[in-house]
Amino acid sequence: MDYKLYYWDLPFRSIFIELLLEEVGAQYRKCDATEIYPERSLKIKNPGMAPPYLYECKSKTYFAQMPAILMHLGREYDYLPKRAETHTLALKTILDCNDVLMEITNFNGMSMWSKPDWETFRYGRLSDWMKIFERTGLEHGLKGDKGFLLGTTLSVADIATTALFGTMVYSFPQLKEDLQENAPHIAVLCQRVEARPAIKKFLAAQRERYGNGYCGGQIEKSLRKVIE
Ligand SMILES: N[C@@H](CCC(=O)N[C@@H](CS)C(=O)NCC(=O)O)C(=O)O
Repeated sequence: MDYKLYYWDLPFRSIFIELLLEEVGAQYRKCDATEIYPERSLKIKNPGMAPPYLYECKSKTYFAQMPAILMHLGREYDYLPKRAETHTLALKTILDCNDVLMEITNFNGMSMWSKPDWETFRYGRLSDWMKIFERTGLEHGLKGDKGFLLGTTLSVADIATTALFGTMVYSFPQLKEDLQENAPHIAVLCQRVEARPAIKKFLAAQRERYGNGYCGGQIEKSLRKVIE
C-alpha cells in the first residue's frame, strides 16, 4: 500500500485526492478521520489542524491541507505543468477550488443559507468563479472537447476542477445549467475526466455508496433547502 487517506465518510474535500490517486493507480486505503482528528492532529509527524490527512507509507510522513497534498502527489507522479506560469496556475486553480468550497458552505457552515443570500451567491460569485475557470482553460489549453485546463496534458488542475464542479453538479443537478451557461468547456472537461477508466470505476462505486451526499452536516441540509 502506498497511502492512507484520513477523512470523513463524504466526498467533499477527499474526492480531490481520491481522483488523483485513482488516476495514477496508487494503492491506498481510506481511513476514518477520527483515527487522527482531533486527538492526534498535533502529535503526528507534520501536524495538521484538520482532515484530509494523507499518510505516505514509504516516507512514514503525514500531510494535511488538500492543496498541499495534491501538489505533493502531482510532483510525485508528474502531474504538474512544466512551465513556470502554468505550474503556478495549477496551485492557484486548486486554491480557487478551496475558496469555492468555503464559500458554497458559507464558510464551513458558520451560518445557514437564506434563499436571498443563496440566490445572490449563486448568480453572482458562483457564476463568476465558473467564468474564471472557463477563461483560464480557454487561455491555456481547452479547445472544444480537446486539450486540458493548463495545456495539452492532464494535470492536477484538471483533477481539482473536476473534483469541484463534477461533484457539485452530481450532488446538486440544479447547478448543471449554471455550469453549462457560465463554463461550457469546463462542463465538457469534467465529463471527459470523469469518463477516464479508473476515475469512472471509482465514481460509480463512491456514488453508489454516498448517493448525492456532498459536505454533510446542517450546511448540506441548508444548501438543499435553498437549491431544491
Ligand atoms: N484548508 C483545509 C480545510 C480543512 C477542513 O476544513 N476540514 C474539514 C472537513 S472538509 C474539517 O473536518 N474541519 C474540522 C476543523 O476545522 O476542526 C484543507 O484544504 O484541507
